[in-house]
Amino acid sequence: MSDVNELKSSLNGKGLKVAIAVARFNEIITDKLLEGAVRQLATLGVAEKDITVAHVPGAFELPGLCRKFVDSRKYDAVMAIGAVIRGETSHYDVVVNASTGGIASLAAEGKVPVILGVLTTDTVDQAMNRAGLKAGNLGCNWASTAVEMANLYKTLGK
Ligand code: INI
Repeated sequence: MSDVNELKSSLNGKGLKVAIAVARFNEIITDKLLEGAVRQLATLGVAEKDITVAHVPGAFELPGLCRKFVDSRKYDAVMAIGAVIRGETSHYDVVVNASTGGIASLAAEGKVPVILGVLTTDTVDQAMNRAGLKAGNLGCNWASTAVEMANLYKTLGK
């Protein structure tokens, strides 16, 4: 094992540019997730001027905007933040599948790390808990993932 060529990443966000697409639907939750993400990016050293945020109406619109961010080649990582809650909609499955499937396809292209920050829960309470009310704020975890993946991709060159 000692001779393997391991690519090392880091959680140092200095100099990284991060774009965040965030859904307005269920904004009581997505606002908190966004707050957590921005706070964590700053903690890891990403400069505020290097964080770009754009809102879209709902989670369904996230993959399209993320694609624009990726294609612009301006960012080292792209994050998609949304909250789809089963109790609130009958077309939950349609929105979840379109949103997460679109984000996953984009991420798998491997051009830029694309982080899946879409909460899918049965109730508003569950979503609130994951946005920092009880447990931690998942926005922070997603921000750390964005920085780790951006630095890992950098080790392979652009
Ligand atoms: N969008 C969400 O982000 N979360 C939801 O829970 C949700 N529900 O409940 O329907 C939702 N719907 C809107 C959807 O994302 C699109 O904005 C809409 O269909 C227009 O394309």
